[in-house]
Amino acid sequence: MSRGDIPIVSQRIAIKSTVQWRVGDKGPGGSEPMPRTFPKLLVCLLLASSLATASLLNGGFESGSSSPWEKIGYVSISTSLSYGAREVLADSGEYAMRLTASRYPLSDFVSQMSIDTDTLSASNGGVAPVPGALIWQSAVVTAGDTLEFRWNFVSEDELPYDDWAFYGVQFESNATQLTRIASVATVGPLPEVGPVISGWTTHRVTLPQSGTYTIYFGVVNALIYSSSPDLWIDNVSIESDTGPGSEVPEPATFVLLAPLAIALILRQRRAS
Ligand SMILES: [Ca+2]
Repeated sequence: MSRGDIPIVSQRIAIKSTVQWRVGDKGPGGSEPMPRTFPKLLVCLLLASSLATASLLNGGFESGSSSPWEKIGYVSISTSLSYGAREVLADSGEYAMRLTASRYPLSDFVSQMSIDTDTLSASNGGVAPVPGALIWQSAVVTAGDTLEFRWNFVSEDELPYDDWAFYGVQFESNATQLTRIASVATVGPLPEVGPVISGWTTHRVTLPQSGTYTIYFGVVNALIYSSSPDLWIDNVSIESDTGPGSEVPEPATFVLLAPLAIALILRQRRAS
């Protein structure tokens, strides 16, 4: 969902109020009457929009910074990067997140996700990992919400050094469930010149429980720290069954609409 959706809704509210709230039609006390349902409708819409939105922020990295994603290892907000004669561009907008498998203590890497080394290894068929880079962010979701993201894996190595990228979903403080996104083996052998670039690909997964999930994206070397892979991530969102809910509405919308709703309620009470 784009950030523009919520302001469009608020514009519709404004237009509707203009039609229903007849200017010049004076009520008791000289105030202009308005339909009793309008302030309630506005409050309901405000509440509904705040409840329907999960709290995942900066999923497209268009703020130009990684915040509020947390990170370990080498990660950067990138517009593009040349790999020899080829180039990876951000998938949409100007920026994407690029994770490069760097050298990072394995114990810190796995403990962040509440897993052990064997679990990380099992996400790629038992290959020993050499961390790595990791980003994560927590979001409040409703059971059945869909996590969607775009990924692009850049493989610089050859087998048996099966470097890989993964995503993880952690419900509350449980162990993180890891899923491999891609590896040296899945994207195929290196060409004569340059790395293998998978290309941008969409991945979706349903989040089965209501509560707080922490979403992880990571990339690691296999066996040794050499010829590190890159994982690019863009357009991370969490959408609900009832419509897009991945982004918190523009703060300006609430700043403008909340006092208006309160003023309308007070005015209605004074008038009645
Ligand atoms: Ca982007």
